[in-house]
Amino acid sequence: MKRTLKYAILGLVHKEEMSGYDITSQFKQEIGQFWSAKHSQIYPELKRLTEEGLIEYRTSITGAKLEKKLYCITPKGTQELTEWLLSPKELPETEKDEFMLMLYFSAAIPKEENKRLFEDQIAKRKEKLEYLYESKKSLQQLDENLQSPGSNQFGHYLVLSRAINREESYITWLEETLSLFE
Ligand code: FER
Repeated sequence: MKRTLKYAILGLVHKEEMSGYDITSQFKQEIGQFWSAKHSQIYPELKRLTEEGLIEYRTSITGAKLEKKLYCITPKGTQELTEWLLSPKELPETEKDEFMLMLYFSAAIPKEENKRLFEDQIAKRKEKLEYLYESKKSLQQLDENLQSPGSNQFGHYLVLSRAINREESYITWLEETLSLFE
């Protein structure tokens, strides 16, 4: 099995030193928007990466008895991360979209019901698109030079811009197809 979680973690600790908690937070926030990970897998993967010599940690004492492990990447880890970054990627499996499954059988329901279901999808996708536009705006406030490869938010921007492009084109298709039912 391909260990994508391995590379997600290596990518994170390559940027800066992080605790297991920081890494989990990243999966709940930014990365989690487009790459889901089972949170229960993160700590076992940190242990495994440490044993493999790809990351290492120092113990930092934050309170009276509060210790936390701060992980950083090793040269060997950087090498594996780079090799993975440079390797061509397979196409993902086609996403399971329940609306597509419904459409496939949609001749079984009246035209009016089809229209209603299209309108519902359009409303939901538009709401999602609004959220993506807002995310892009907040990102632009962090860095006005966002659309340049020199920006340290450039990668984040690229993933977000692909999501915006995908939703815009999905909505265009929904609206065009809805008109076929008129
Ligand atoms: C983000 C907000 C949303 C983001 C990605 C998304 C990478 C959505 C991605 C998707 O739906 O593919 O900040 O950052």
